[in-house]
Amino acid sequence: MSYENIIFKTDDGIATIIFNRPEALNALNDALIKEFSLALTEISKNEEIRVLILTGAGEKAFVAGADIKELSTFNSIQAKTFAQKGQKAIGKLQELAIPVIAAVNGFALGGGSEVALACDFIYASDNAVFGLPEITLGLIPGFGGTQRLARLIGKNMAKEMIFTGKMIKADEAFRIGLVNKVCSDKSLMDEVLKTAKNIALKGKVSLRGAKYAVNTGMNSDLATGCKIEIDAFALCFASEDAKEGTSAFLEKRKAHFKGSLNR
Ligand code: CO8
Repeated sequence: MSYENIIFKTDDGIATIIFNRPEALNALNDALIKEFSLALTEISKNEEIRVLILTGAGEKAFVAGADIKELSTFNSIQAKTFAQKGQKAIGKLQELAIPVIAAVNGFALGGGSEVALACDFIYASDNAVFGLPEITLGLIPGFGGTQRLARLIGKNMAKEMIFTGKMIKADEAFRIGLVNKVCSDKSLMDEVLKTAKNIALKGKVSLRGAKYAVNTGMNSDLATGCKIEIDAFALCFASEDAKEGTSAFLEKRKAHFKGSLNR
């Protein structure tokens, strides 16, 4: 499948999607969202892909939000369809079984922040800027931002960002727990790749179980979350990887995970 608004590549089990409309600071229009959604389906069907990285083309932006030119033409029904399509794609992103890292290399505004929030964690360049400025357009976040930002940084911090539409720099984003790591502009992709490669070496079944337990547990009460963890923990024992990991420790060697289930 060939894409025009994104670049989709895979290398050694690590997939990268680059949002590629640098002339519009990679703003999310209908065509880009469609391609993004198709690429996510491709990834979900490819057992070889172990980690996904998202980033933006050019030097200025990850994604500067939904395409305002396109938004300005919508009536309320079109806006609803657009928000539904966007949320479906972002939901697909969050539901991917593999870990997803956002490499935020500049502006991540509105829908751009919302895409990053649906990733498992965010590394940012020191020139990154985050914000949900929809309020300044007479709108509110429509791609899950009101929900995911509040869950990540807390309700009141999220409300201040959403009510004011203020933009915050990478160091502030790090301070409030929105971002895991801040790197120089030049080293961002190297740092993200280093972490992605480290994760890709781990057992596939245990990685999936860990992601599932954290994500599903976060939407449940603690007791339910712990029960979810028990099942995910037990499932690891159905994989060759659990045998390999424990044997490697006892034999004082490095584990080589293949990601297969016991037969
Ligand atoms: N949409 C379309 N084009 C954009 C966008 C955007 N979001 N952002 C930037 N661009 C374009 C500019 O129009 C400009 O194009 P041109 O050269 O043709 O005039 C080009 O990108 C470069 O941008 P600037 O000249 O503005 O660059 P600056 O460095 O001066 O400023 C900013 C950079 C601060 C990022 C500025 O461009 C900006 O404020 N952009 C808009 C940010 C924003 O408000 N984003 C939120 C959009 S709304 C949203 O995301 C809602 C999501 C939920 C939708 C739900 C469905 C209904």
